[in-house]
Amino acid sequence: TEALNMLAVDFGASSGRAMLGSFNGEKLTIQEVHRFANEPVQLGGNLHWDFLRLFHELKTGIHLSKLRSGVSPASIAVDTWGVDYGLVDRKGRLVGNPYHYRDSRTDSTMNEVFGLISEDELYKQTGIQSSQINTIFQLYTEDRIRSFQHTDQLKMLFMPDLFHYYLSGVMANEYTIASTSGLLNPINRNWNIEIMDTLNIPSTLFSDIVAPGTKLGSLRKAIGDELHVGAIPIVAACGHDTASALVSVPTDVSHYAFISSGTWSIMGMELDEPILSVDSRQSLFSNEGGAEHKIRLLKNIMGLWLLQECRRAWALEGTTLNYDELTQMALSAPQNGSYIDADDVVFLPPGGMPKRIQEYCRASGQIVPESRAEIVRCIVESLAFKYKQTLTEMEKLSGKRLEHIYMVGGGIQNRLLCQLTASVTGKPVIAGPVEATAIGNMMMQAKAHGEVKDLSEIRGIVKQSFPPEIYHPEDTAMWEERYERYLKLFVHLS
Ligand code: ADP
Ligand code: LRH
Repeated sequence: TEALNMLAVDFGASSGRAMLGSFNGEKLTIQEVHRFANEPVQLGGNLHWDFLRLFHELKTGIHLSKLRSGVSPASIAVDTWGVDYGLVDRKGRLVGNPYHYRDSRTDSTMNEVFGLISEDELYKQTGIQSSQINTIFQLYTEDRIRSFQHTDQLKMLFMPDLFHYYLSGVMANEYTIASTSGLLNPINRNWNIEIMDTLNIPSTLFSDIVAPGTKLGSLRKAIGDELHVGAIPIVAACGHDTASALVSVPTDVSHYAFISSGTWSIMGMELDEPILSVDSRQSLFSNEGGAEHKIRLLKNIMGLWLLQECRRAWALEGTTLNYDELTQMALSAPQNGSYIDADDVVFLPPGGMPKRIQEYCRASGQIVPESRAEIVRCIVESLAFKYKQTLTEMEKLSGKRLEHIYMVGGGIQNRLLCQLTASVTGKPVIAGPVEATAIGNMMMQAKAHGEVKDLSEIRGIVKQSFPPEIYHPEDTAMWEERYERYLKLFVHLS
């Protein structure tokens, strides 16, 4: 039989990419057809998506996929990071450029919202940890809605929905991306109208929720003509990149820890039902939605953003280093045992990262990492400690022992981080695939085509197609000791 060709377009923070997959019924092979920058633009004091440019890159990806393989793909699906959205008016026009979640307009929003509903109640009602980046807080401050006379003429589309809308003309909110908003009821997995009413967010903004793996429609004729392709089906796969990545975790056990390692490190576990307890809120876990109605109990850890931002800062100073060089530097750096709490919100906005890390070490009474190599070392070790802490919390919350840590995403190319994760946690790390998000996106398309049946079949195919690499713990006693010291470092800061 003929192979099924699918185009997955993944808008990540460190880059966007169009990946072409070919599935022959047993194995998936992938090739990158287009990679492009996805840099937010500071404009008039706010940070925005460069939506028009990115739509252009998406079209370029479609065009190149046909050039590369000689045929139009059998379908296309887009995924992006969570929480961001665009607004579209009654005539389908984009209302302003979408904001980027690292914009500062939500800096004090959470406290305003907690005046209307307590943090505890909000967690019980939504299952999502309060973080200023969440859609719910972005919408609460949304000036574009307030300036519209008839808000029922506006629709909000999460970024993957927005790309799908301009590709197909069909408006829908896909479930996994909607689950990052803080506006769903985690029990019935539908819009939480009560919360919207409490916060004066018009419920008419939202569309029906579609399940991951739904065919939405087909490519608009005008775009097909422009790119010399036909009416390619547009599929809502898992619109949320992390949900997509999780689809392709090559596991056959039901209780395991995962780390989706990209710009963020998203660490969590899969459950059938949400955990909405105070303990879960206090340890900052969210209950997001996954394929096949799974709940993703997870936490956003600041992740390799810290390293990305240092790299950018050093490039601005005139030294451009690639990630291999950065990892190499960290390997040979003196281990002065200085750590940061990688989750502190001071690290959220872009700019001046090396200084902020040094300042953090100074303020917590530690040796200040002076060289670039020491800073990189500090980041990587601090992340590994954060993973260990998160793992311990998850085991406690769920009452399950998690014997394996699956790491996926671009961040697994940082071999030092994978090894340290194994050593610090004392658990084997199973790493791969690197392009987990694009692969999960493709396999959900394959599911929409009826070519695969379920998640466990998909994961078997991924394991066959992209054999993972295993890291075993080393020097565990030494790391145990350092971890104990790390735990005591920031107690007085919080
Ligand atoms: P996202 O989609 O969130 O932008 P990716 O999955 O593309 O993230 O992962 C990006 C991260 O992967 C970068 O921040 C970088 O730290 C890491 N990375 C990429 N290439 C390499 C490499 N060659 N060696 C080590 N780390 C790498
Ligand atoms: C990872 C991610 C994460 C979201 C964040 C905004 O890319 O999607 O799951 O919370 O970006």
